[in-house]
Amino acid sequence: MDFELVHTDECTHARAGVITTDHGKIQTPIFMPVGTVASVKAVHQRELRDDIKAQIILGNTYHLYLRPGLDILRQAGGLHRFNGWERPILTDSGGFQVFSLSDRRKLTEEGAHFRSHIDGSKHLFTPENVVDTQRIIGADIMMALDECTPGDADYDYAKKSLALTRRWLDRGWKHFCETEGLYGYKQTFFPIVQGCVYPDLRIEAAKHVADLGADGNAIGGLAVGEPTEKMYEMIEVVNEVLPQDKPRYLMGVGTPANILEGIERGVDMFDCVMPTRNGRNGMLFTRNGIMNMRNKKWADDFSPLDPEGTSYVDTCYSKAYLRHLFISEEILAMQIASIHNLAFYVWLTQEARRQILAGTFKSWKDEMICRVTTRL
Ligand code: PRF
Repeated sequence: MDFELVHTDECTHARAGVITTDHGKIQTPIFMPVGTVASVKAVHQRELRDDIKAQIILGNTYHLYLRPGLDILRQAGGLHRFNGWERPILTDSGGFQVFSLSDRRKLTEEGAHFRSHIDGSKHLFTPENVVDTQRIIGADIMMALDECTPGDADYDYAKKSLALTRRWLDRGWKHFCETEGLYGYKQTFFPIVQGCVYPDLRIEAAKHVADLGADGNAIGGLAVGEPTEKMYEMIEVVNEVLPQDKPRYLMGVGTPANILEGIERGVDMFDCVMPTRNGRNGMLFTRNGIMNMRNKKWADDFSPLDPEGTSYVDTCYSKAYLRHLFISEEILAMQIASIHNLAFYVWLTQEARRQILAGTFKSWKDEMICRVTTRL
């Protein structure tokens, strides 16, 4: 994998770059739609590619390992062949999902022991076997096994947790360096900076991560219950230390405003379930603000969903029609909302890129923050 830093903004830390993988190029900053179980929920690959203009999607090791399982993925020739997505794929390592989904789990030096949320069966993720699993999935970018420290952890807990993440990282990195991909294209491995809301821990973690010299680096453990201002402060602290010439990925963040603030602080890659999950519940994110499509106020509003929107659903369907679909619990409601929201998120990051290149990012961003946080 290669990263070309095309331009850094003069007023902020925002950057425009290009990541090159064996499955194609990614123009950064970029938003990556989440396809947890090998599908971006309610969205076809053709809509993802042609309408949403997704350049890379996410998969989750935890889910794919449990279902369909490694035998099927290996037989398919990897996830790209299995789900028909020919562009880059990034997979999360599973640690975070073990914590959010599994009923019973325990961390030891060895790894993360857990029971499946599907059938209760027992499993162990180690820093090494999640590399092997991500090799079988065939992710272009794989993630290290980490412990996502809760946002309200005390200093002692955060310090111990970070020490474990660090030992796991060294094991995972070593194993990655000693193994090869199965399908003839290159795979890469991103380490993850943890350290909760404590600047000294974050700096120590970022130094350790930077020293590995990976192709790209991730910031984890944010948007997990800490105050938003702390999240922004931690991004600043970490990005001071992470190398300039490698992409930086802020994991699982966030609202449109969080993404703009992240870009301003030098983040290049984002993912979040919000556009799809909140979309399925009737929430639409637009450049003019947030709409709850179940609201009565849209019942007789026949104007397009988003007149300036970039996807065909934005001008094809009216607010009144989408409200009707949500109230009637029609499947199409979830499809339309997911396509709209993902297209908006991808547009937001690509428009940020254009503004960075034009030298107008800061003023554009300040105006966008006001717009995207408005409740319509
Ligand atoms: N670690 C991993 N995946 C993640 C996170 C993390 O800290 C987060 C936190 N926002 C989301 N996804 N491995």
